[in-house]
Amino acid sequence: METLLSTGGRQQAFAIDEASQIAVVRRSGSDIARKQGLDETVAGKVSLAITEAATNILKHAGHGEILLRPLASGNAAGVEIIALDKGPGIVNLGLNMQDGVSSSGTYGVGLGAMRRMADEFDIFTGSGLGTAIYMALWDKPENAQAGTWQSGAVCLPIAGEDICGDAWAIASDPTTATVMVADGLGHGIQAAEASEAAIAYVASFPDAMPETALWESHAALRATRGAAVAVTRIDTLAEEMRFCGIGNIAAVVQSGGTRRQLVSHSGIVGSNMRKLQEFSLEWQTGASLIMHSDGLGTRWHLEQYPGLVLAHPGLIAAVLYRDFARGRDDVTVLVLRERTQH
Ligand SMILES: [Mn+2]
Repeated sequence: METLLSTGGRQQAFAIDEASQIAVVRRSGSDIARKQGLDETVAGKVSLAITEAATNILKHAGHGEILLRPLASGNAAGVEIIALDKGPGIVNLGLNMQDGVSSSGTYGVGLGAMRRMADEFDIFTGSGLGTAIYMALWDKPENAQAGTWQSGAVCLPIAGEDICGDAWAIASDPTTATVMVADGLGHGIQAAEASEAAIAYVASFPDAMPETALWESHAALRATRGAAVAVTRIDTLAEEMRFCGIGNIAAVVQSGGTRRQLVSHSGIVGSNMRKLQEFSLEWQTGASLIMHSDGLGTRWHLEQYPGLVLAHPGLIAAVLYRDFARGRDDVTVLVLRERTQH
């Protein structure tokens, strides 16, 4: 069965504090669209969507952040745009989503336009909750949104670094998904070498069980600084997930109102790994797997965000990043679940 791999999906982050920054992020979006080979129509929408999102942040929140990354899914290519602010939030989202409804203090025409232009659009907002918007624009939207799995990830370097020392990968076929998150020791290029060596193993052996992946990564990372690594493998036919982790990578399975935390043992893959333990858990359709590096705090609870658990996984990852990134480390938040049929 064909295995789909997504990896290396790191964002660029753009602070939005003043009008001059809108052009900067729009140009970066255009660059990504061009490199992704998107036609002028899609590239034009990317520019417009970024402009609308950034303008809304300035107008309604004063400041915020836009995250951009190239997307690939099978033979489809796209651009992801995430807009985040901690402003007052939108109280009447339904009214604000209507085209042409624009008055001072509302989000007005911008939201309707963004929803229309984006192939994938989701928003999380509410009074006092700020606003988070997820958009994906694709060259082949129907191909991009097929398949069993839906995922999202935020992966960003510590402020001041261009290179992120965290990395992630998802290898999937219609009934299984293998997910790795790796956090190379320290920051910068050598941290990235370690985490990418771990990711390379999943890319080469997508069917490996978590404990095997950890052992093999341990060998592969000996020449590097080492990394914290965790691997989850979900098998929908067996209704089972297996997990194995070393170091500070958190993994949580959220299913309905239940939240289960998976346990990693201490150590450093590549240098100091004493004990490996693979855990097995029931996997339920409808559950979400959330894995993150220690650049994200652990005190988050999705219950604090009404409805967010049902949102696009990329939006869940983005809201957690916005509210719980420690800000003094590289950060990765990855969310995976089975795609719900609309
Ligand atoms: Mn870290």
